Amino acid sequence: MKPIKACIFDLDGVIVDTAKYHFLAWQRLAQELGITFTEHDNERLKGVSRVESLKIILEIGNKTIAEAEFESAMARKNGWFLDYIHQMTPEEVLPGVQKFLDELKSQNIKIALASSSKNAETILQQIGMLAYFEAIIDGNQVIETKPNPEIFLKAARAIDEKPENCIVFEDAIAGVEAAINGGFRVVGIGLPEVLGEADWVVRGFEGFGLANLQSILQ
Ligand code: B16
Ligand code: MG
Repeated sequence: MKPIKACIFDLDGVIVDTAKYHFLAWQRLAQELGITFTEHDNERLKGVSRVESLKIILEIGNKTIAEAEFESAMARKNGWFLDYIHQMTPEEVLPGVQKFLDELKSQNIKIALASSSKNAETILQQIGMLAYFEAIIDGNQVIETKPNPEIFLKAARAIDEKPENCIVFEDAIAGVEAAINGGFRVVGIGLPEVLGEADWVVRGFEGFGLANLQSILQ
């Protein structure tokens, strides 16, 4: 069995559920644009960048807008999203996450973040989790969006580990694909029927520890 030297975490849907705030902010923008945008549609935005998200919403509404309007629409959505983020508290960290990260730290397993969000540091700060991560690669540091593996490869490089020695934790289909494309082993967080491509899928971190990870790796 290859060693586990590092764990790389996605943020939204893995550490914390910011998808609900993204949804409320995108829905408000969609309403302004006269587009019906449902929670079901929101699934397509998980793990993809802000630019890609707006492109998907415009595609759903069968609409095109000028470049300047595109930029201002993204800025408005982000302003509303940040209003929600600034209300977040450490209680919103998903169950079992902190315990699992503490266990990794106690075993000297490196911890990194690979999130498509340009607001990742603000969110980690808000929920009191910033200090756990040895490296943070976010949407400000990549050109390509998931499923391109760039973000995970950069995270592995930042902590000086080979992809094969890292485990990625991801909740989005695009993110699972990105990890596989980069040569990582990947644990899907969510439902097996959605994340079937992952090497293993678990519901979340409640009751999940290093022993579980080692046993599924065998
Ligand atoms: P922002 P993750 C992603 O975070 C979200 O899942 C995705 O829905 C969002 O569009 C993206 O961040 C960009 O976020 O607008 O804050 O830059 O899952 O990669 O942690
Ligand atoms: Mg995610």
